[in-house]
Amino acid sequence: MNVVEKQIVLVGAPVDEGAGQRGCLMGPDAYRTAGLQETLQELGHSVFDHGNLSPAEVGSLTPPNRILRNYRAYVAWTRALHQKAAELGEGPGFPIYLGGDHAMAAGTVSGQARAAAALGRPLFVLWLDAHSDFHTLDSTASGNLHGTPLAFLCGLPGFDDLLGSPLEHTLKPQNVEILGVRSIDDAERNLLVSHGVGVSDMRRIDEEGIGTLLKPFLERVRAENGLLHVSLDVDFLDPSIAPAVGTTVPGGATFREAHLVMEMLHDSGLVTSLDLVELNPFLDERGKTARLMVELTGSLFGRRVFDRPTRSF
Ligand code: 5AB
Ligand code: MN
Ligand code: MN
Ligand code: MN
Repeated sequence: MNVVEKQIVLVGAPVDEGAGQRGCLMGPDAYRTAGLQETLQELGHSVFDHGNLSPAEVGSLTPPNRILRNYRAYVAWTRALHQKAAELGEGPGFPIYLGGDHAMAAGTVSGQARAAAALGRPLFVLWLDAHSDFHTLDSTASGNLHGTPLAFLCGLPGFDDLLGSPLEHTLKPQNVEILGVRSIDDAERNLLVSHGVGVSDMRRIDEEGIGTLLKPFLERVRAENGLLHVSLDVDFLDPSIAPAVGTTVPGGATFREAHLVMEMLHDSGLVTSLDLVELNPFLDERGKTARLMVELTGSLFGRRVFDRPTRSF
């Protein structure tokens, strides 16, 4: 398949408050340093770097649960990113949101969902993650808000401060596929089952192969004329190849599994927006993880090793 040139818009989202450890705020600059823009340009795309967003202050708010950490920052970032993503989602560009911890997806994905609704198309989400991020503000035991965005996006109750209530454009849980998961808290497991979220854990990937699991989801996106947002958490990857994340879990996607997902996504032509989340450059080894995330993004935008020549023998 030929590479179709895209107009890519980079949006830095130095969100640091949702994770248990500091450092994700350096993520956007680590991607820049690792050559994200150059990599995408070499593939024939045009790239505009929007710089980093900074959220407006929100007034006083009472957190609905005392253990929540940095609740006001979560609300502020969600509002700012929602606004930006709703704008970009209706435009011609392909937004890449450079995180930042995964709390940012509450804003980016809800904005993309609003834009999809305005275009009259359903939004599907591929959540590549060791975790399911499906806690409510009530069920979280850590209080770390990067564990909650997917529950918010699927319209679970209790998130009224973020964008009002009820959330206008929610994701259908059946239109979400969590791939690569290997750490789910009990409360999350119950919520995932009762809402019917698509979950493919590492056990299934081991048994069936990651490509076999991804294909039917992509076919469904195509059949329903959907837009596809991909949210790539660094901890989807095995910690041996991607150490720069605060929440490593052993037994993650291998180098080839991760590239294959990106290559298949590219060939599908279905992806319309992307989050790169949870990179904590403070924990990296000489830029290794940042570079891998850039290379994976390259695969999503059409890099291939060998262009399958027509056989002539
Ligand atoms: B990440 C945990 N479930 O709630 C929690 O990295 C981990 O965005 C959340 O996927 C991990 O704190 C959030 C134990
Ligand atoms: Mn996550
Ligand atoms: Mn994770
Ligand atoms: Mn994490």
